Amino acid sequence: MNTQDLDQAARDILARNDKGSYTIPTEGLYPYQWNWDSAFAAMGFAQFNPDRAWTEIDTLFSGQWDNGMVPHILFHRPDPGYFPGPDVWSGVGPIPSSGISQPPIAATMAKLVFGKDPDMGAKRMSPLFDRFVAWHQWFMEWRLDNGAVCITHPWEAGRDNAPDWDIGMRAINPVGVGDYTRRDTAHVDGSMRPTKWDYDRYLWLVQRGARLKWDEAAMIQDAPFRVADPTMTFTLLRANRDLAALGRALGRDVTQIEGWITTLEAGADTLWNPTIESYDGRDVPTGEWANSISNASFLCWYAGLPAAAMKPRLKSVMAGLTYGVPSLDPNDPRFDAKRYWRGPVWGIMNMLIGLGMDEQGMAEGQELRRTTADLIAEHGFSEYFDPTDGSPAGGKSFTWTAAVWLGWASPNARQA
Ligand code: 2M8
Repeated sequence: MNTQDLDQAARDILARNDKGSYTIPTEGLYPYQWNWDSAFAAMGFAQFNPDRAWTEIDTLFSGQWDNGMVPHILFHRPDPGYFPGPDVWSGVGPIPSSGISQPPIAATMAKLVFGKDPDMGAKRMSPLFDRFVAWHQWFMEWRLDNGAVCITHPWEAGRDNAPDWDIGMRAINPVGVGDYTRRDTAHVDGSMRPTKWDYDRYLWLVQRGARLKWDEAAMIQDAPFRVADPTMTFTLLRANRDLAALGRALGRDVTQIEGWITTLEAGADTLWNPTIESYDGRDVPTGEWANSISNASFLCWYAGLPAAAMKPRLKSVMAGLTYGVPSLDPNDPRFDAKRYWRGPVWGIMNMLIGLGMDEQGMAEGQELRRTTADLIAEHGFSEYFDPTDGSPAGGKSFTWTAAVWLGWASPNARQA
């Protein structure tokens, strides 16, 4: 396919996954609205239809809880094809939802959408601004450890089965979780998905949250799982920079957001693991490092940190690979080329890493953009890819891969 055909194929995927006012990640495997998937979808739509892009963000915020949290899944319409559904989660927001959030990239994507049509952007962003602030404030209030942002469930980081959570997950004894039927392995080969050991613990954490009615003050008591996470810390740091910029464009006071940026910059320092010379996940209850060089470690540049010490890490992780950036260092014994967030390459992470590299003046940013374009052009719009040979893995016709193509990887992509 030539570039024009690929652009059209990407637009067709967005159209196919478009449910009117929100977009599903892919038919079958993920039939609902996911938080960060939706933010990428908005960025993709903005390349040809900024109005539809703003609608995507409006719909995401229609699920915002009274405490400011924006859920990681909004269950707009029942669908038996996904587990765990709304009955298991028992979310307490205005529409059926999960009870945790996801990496806050929406402000960053909103800023890109805004740039496509600043007049429309001012009109559409204005009523959303305070909602964004409330969401970011919720992270600052409930998720910090020494300024770094923690997750309370592996699904919150979006990197579901990353080795970053292994210590915290081992500490959970999932008694009483009961019988359940997974649906994901009916859609995708089990070798590309998390294990039953993981799922037992995922569900045990969901059941605990539901029992406590998702009351953050109650949940933080004796919290069984809490990991200070590079994904969350770097994306929120970046999102606050972009939200402050949007606030300034709208004539809002952004002093509070500037304070959060200072806090999170200090928090990012606490994720530096001197032994592996990389940003890393830190288990809060034990203080132990995950010792994991992941693709989230390389979001430091996207967060606006110069992080020169990460450049040699990039070299060592990419050595011998055709396609990067892998979700785990291939030299790590836990590396698994096809298993989800323990090895494969993800287009969305490459886009965020690449934008950060460009902003830090690193030539590797354009190189990553080109190799990601080759990967998609040669292997399709898959959910993720094997970094050793590029073979596609997970769901097909994936919204965020199509969006990343349109907004970043395609030779025709131009961000304002
Ligand atoms: C994956 O996670 C969901 C749970 O949230 C799942 O496996 O059921 C992750 O890759 C996550 O980052 C993503 O947002 C979601 C939908 O694409 O799928």
